[in-house]
Parts: sequence; C-alpha cells; structure tokens
Amino acid sequence: MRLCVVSDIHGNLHALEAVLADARGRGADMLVVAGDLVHQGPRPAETLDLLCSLDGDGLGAVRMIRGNTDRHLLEDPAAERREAVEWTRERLGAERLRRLAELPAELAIGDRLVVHGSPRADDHGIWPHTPVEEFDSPRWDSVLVCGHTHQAMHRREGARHVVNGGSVAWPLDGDPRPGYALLEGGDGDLRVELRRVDYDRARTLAELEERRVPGREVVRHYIETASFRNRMREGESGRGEPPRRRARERAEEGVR
Ligand SMILES: [Mn+2]
Repeated sequence: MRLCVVSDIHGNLHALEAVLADARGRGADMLVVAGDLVHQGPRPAETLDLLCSLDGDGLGAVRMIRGNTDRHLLEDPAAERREAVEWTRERLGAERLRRLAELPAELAIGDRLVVHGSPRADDHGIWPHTPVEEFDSPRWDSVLVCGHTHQAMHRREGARHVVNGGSVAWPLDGDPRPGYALLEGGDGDLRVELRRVDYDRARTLAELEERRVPGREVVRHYIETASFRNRMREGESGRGEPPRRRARERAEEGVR
C-alpha cells in the first residue's frame, strides 16, 4: 500500500491544489490527511470542500483526522482565539462544522498509527529531538504518522518510524515550499519520500489581506519565511534543527 500523507493545510487552498497536483499519478492507494485542515487561512470552506470531494479522484480513498485547530473550531474558544475562530466558523457554516466534528482524533491504517500531534495529545508535537519517552504509546507498533510541528521529518526509533510530511500551508523548517510524504512498504522495509512542491504564494498572501483573516500578520510571516518569529529575532538562518529548549518555546509560541 502506498500512502500519500498531507497535514497542516490551514485553509491554504492554492498550496493544497499544488500538492495534490504533484501527488496525482504517483500511484497512491490512499490519501491521509493528518489534521489542521482549515483554520488560520483565507479559504477554509473551499479547502474542506476540496478535501471532501477527493475520494476516488486519483489519490485513492481519503481518510482524515482532525488536528488541534480543527478542534478549536468545535469548542468554546479561549479569549485570545475568539476572533479568529469566529471568522473561520462563519465561513464554514453549520454543515461543514458538522463534518469536522465527525472526524476522528486518530486512525489506525494497518500498522500505521495516524495522529495530529503525538499519541498523547493533538497539540503535543514530536520534534526531531523530542525524547521518545515523551510520546511513546502502546498503540504505536511500527509507523507513526503525525503533523503539527510543520517540519518534515522521517525519524527512526529502533525498528519503528515517525513520519511527518511537513505542512501544506506553511512549513516552519526554513523551506517555504509545501511538504507532504509518500509511504510505501512496511515492517523493516518502509520507504518514505518527503516531497516539496512550489505554488503561487503571492495569491494566498493577497487573499489573507483581501479577506482580512484575523491573525494574518503571523501567517504572512510564516508563509514568507518558513520560520518562527523568535528565530528571526535571534538572527538565525531559519534552517536546521532547533535545540530542544527552543523547540519547546516555539511550540508554545504556537505551531497551530
Ligand atoms: Mn498546524
């Protein structure tokens, strides 16, 4: 079985279209969407409609889970999130919100466990240096597929694997091109391809402004730089793996 894994799309329709165009024809049996589908981007409704229309459309069956920001749309929002959550909810409308509410928090696909953050929580990210003890789970036998950090990663833990395709909307690993993963084989012979594709970022940036998306200043920074704001202040290049302490700070800053 060949899985195509995308996550952290955040309502960036044009980035999603570019990734899907690249993925088509690569023989995927299943498209796995590992959460954070619509929030914090200019086209939440169109993004969800596109994802929901893909089943049987050249990428195999479609299986989706929800991420922490999808969950935020379904909960009473914290004060600092209220404006953005209400903006996205209005654009989605009741029927699409019902669809989001039906998504599971995790999926098992054969020996692959799909989560958004880690098996522990949807907002607990697995970074390159996160100790395995902090995210291990009896539900993870072989391959753990995750998102949330917006950093593409294929990490091995003994015979087991952790795969993060990166983010479709705004990678935060220094390369602004949308990322996704192709997984094939398994049990000792897992082949992972982490792909990057480009798209017209100016279109999404213009839509953020035109639609006056709440929080767009931060999203613009992420799309333009593929790095966290505090990394810019520190004068780092934006590439490479952050030390653990900083990774935590960045997670707290809000990989969403
Ligand atoms: Mn995200």
